[in-house]
Amino acid sequence: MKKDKSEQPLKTNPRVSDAAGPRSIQSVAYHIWEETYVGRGVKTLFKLNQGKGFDCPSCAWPDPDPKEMSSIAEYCENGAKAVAWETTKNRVDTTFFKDHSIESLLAQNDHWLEKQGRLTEPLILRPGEKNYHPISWEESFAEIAEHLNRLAEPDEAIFYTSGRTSNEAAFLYQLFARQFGTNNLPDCSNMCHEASGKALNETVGIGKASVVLEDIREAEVLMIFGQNPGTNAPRMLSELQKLKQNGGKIIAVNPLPEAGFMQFRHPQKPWEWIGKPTELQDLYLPVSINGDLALLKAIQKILWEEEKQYPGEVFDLEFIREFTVGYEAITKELEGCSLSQLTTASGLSETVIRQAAEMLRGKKRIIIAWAMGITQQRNAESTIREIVNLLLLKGAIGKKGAGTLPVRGHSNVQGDRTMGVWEKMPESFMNKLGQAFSFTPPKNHGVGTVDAIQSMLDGKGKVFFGMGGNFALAAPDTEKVFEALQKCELTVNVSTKLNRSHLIHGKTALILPCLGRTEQDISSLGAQFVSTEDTAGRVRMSAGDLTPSSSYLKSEVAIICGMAGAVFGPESPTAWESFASDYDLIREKIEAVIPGFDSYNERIRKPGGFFLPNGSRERKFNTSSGKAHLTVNPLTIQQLPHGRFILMTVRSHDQFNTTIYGYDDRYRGIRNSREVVMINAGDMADLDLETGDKIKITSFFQGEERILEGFSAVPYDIPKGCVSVYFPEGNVLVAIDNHSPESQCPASKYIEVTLGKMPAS
Ligand SMILES: Nc1nc2c(c(=O)[nH]1)N[C@H]1C(S)=C(S)[C@@H](COP(=O)(O)OP(=O)(O)OC[C@H]3O[C@@H](n4cnc5c(=O)[nH]c(N)nc54)[C@H](O)[C@@H]3O)O[C@H]1N2
Ligand SMILES: Nc1nc2c(c(=O)[nH]1)N[C@H]1C(S)=C(S)[C@@H](COP(=O)(O)OP(=O)(O)OC[C@H]3O[C@@H](n4cnc5c(=O)[nH]c(N)nc54)[C@H](O)[C@@H]3O)O[C@H]1N2
Ligand SMILES: [Mo]
Repeated sequence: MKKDKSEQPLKTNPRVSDAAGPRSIQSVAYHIWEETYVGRGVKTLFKLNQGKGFDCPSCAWPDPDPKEMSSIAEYCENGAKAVAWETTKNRVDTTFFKDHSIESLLAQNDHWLEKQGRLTEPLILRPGEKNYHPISWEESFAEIAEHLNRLAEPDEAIFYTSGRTSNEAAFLYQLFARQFGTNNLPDCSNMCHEASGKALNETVGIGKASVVLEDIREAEVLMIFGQNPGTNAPRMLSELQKLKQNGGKIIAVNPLPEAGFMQFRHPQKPWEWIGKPTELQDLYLPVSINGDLALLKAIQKILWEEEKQYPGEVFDLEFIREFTVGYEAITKELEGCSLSQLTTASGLSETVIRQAAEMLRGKKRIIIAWAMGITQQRNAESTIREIVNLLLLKGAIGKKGAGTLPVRGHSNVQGDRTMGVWEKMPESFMNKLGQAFSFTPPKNHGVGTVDAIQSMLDGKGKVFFGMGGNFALAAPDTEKVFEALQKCELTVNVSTKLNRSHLIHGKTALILPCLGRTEQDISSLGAQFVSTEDTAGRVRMSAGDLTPSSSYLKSEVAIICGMAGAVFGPESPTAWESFASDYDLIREKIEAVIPGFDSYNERIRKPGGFFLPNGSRERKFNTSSGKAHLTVNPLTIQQLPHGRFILMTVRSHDQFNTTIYGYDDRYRGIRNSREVVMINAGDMADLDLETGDKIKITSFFQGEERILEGFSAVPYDIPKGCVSVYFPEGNVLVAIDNHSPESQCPASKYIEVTLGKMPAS
């Protein structure tokens, strides 16, 4: 990856800034001014997450009920930045590619690449060529068809999806892949909440949150594990504020004291901008990286000791009896656990763990939220099952103000899964899909992200198709991913902006530019809209309002249909062309295949859309036993060799995944650089490091070493033995096989490293 190019010197300021508040407005104003024609940018913000507007392209945080929305009620700083970034006035046109060869573009950093603006026309790079050049849509589709139809078997093609794709496009995309004959449908979920889906399905019968937005304010206690909502789901903070106003308590579990929990000022309530900010967290548990499983077990152990003394006063025995299996086994496990061993493994003191247990002891309405700090771990599924255990023991699921809250990332990542973008969809789905389209879907499971990389490395995967995203940088083990993509015969990316996945290409490469969420989507039959599903399982319509950035852009739906037409030819029994002109027809098919979409076309047009069925919300646990499962998840203690640290990769406040908006991480007081390593001040002293010293990071996995050099040391309030760098830069250190055991979620928050001071240059 290309070096950070901020011209300003690194600045660090340990004072944590307020989350949201007036400075977030200032930041948005800057981005709108920088990127857009101001009128266009501001007009668009008014349509964000509104009944008749478009779904925010940033995170998947649920929108409130339409009744609760104000004019720009669903504004947040980072959503607004994402909108400004998409509605930019900058364009990447034909002259741009004449002037810039692949080689010269490779020398640019990732911020610069996207900053060039929206892609405007289809582009191709043929074998041996140095520059991309324009190609017509028809020729692009013909090129793809020629490559795909030439493959010895369908499994030589890989169809990746990023989570911005709409329900309608995702449904057609997976249909296309399966009609072509493969289940190779890796997606960004594989690197994100895959472990949550796995653990929740097994224990409560559905891999999605059991709570809806309105539950949050009703909770007595909300625990939040491994998530930085101030940056990554900013609208969550105002819900947490409501919870606090109702007397609820918040326990934050995180190696970093994230600003959002400490000092919050509502961006739309100027009267809060002066005076004291709201402190959201009531208890902060600075857990060691991956100490969460031990912490969860320790809390349960303490509660179990109390339960034995006062039977039925701590645990919800009635709920346990009626709705769960596994109580005996779990109490036996808790009986045998050593509290001191658990405490040590968590990295916390027994005192604070007891405080947390005390806050939960007499409470019945408990919500546990979690995100990447929990899922991107080697034992992610076990930790998530422990979250479920705690909730089940307290009977805190399937009622108001209680339940599971895995906070989804990408705006429609959850919807894409519901639509069948998954390499191992269940037989029930496959049968219905086959029936609805009169074909036999492939039986074998396909590859997820990790296996997709391996398949390309092995020379089996020959065509890589990316429906959005930036696979080259988002996937683990950067060097291997680059090698994998470069081995392909063809790489295709459907994108809005230029990114590294266009430059790390197969022998032939195509860039297909598409409409963004904010833009009007007009087919031969008139204006079309799409729909998305948020974290709480609500499905809503999304209709852009802006004139497209270029008249050559096609919607993702139209691109899939065009490609299908070329690949399958006129004999295809599926009416691809009519899908492209009338999205209602796609929704009719979705309704026929996927449960919960009855009267889709009618209900999607109602303000606020509709909720998908969710058994765990109603205490209907669709598991193998028909009950919720309490499970035993032993603690495995990892002994680190002397001198090793555990490194996590996190997002800064100025990025959306691989999209780098800028070089500041305002909430963490780090400015002008992303090439930093956050280190505990005590560890810095032990290593004889000063702020700004350049460091060589070496990661270790199964006898292999990976290296990242030249990052600056920054003293930070992080537990000893733990260090942090930013994603995606840190991906060079993540070994491809370093992932969770049951769902292959890359352990991008658990990397064993050493830190070496580099000689001053
Ligand atoms: N503005 C913005 N919004 C986004 C995104 C973005 O990049 N920018 N990305 C979107 C996507 S796809 C996703 S998945 C979400 C991601 O949202 P988050 O999960 O909040 O993202 P990360 O920055 O990866 O933060 C992980 C948090 O976990 C903590 N953590 C790391 N290791 C551990 C651990 O072992 N235990 C505990 N308890 N905590 C730990 C880190 O300190 C950090 O606070 O955000 C979505 N929203
Ligand atoms: N080390 C490490 N690695 C990680 C993570 C981590 O925390 N640490 N997080 C992981 C997670 S949670 C995720 S979700 C993945 C994210 O992985 P991806 O989803 O693959 O990556 P993004 O950076 O979101 O993709 C950005 C690109 O999407 C394109 N794009 C933007 N909008 C649209 C649109 O509307 N349509 C289309 N077709 N394209 C569009 C633009 O061209 C842009 O360059 O990364 C994962 N990788
Ligand atoms: Mo994600």
